[in-house]
Amino acid sequence: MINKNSPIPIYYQLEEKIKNQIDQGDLKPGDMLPSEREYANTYAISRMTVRQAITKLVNDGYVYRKKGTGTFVSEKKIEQPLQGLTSFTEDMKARGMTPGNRLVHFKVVPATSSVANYLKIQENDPVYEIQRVRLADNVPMALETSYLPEKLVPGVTKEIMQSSLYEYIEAALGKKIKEATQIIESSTANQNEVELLQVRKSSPILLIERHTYLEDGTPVEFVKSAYRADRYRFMINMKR
Ligand code: 16G
Repeated sequence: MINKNSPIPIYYQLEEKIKNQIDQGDLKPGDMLPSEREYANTYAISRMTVRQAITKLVNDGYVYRKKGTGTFVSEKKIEQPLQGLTSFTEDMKARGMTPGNRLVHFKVVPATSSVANYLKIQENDPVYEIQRVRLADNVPMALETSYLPEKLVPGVTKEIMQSSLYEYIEAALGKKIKEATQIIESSTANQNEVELLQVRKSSPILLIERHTYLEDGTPVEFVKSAYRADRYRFMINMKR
């Protein structure tokens, strides 16, 4: 029930209630949400409050609006653990999903000063600049832009980038990937991401920057990824 005497805002209580119904499976992907009027009547709250709750759920990617039709429950988000350094291909396979790639851009370019700085190479040293849309069961999940030093990772081809980069580095080149630092921040989809990820304008995005190192500490990749926040959430277990 909605508690009007609680210090917790009413819109937030409703938002949590709907989120809970989605989590419990009472509302399933594709289901249409009751109308604003119905929610307002059921809980004796204003339509404006209902709209506020639903807008928040839209912005967080749990539901989406279809013009002139209604509001619908989104597909369940993939819950990605943050422990363990894995590749997209490994993550998808572990879930029983089929990984796929759409190569958008593949070039060897001179490193800019910032890329050189991240990869600890000289400015203008050749680096691969690779952009891929990562797909899970044919659905675009993320747009990934990677930079790798050509000297350290020789022989990368478009064909290799259609499958697993980590597998190439480890199995074909025999180099061991050891660790990575990852930064996650929120954003909204820009025009390029709207087109390549097939999302609506201003959809929520999680920007992830990964710096990855080989066993001897050499930086092997610098990656910027835009993950669909309507399809992804990240999970970590913490011990104390
Ligand atoms: C993940 C990594 C990316 C890495 C890729 C390799 C994140 C945010 N990024 O997508 O840095 O390049 O895996 O995947 O997790 P692959 O071996 O399937 O090509």
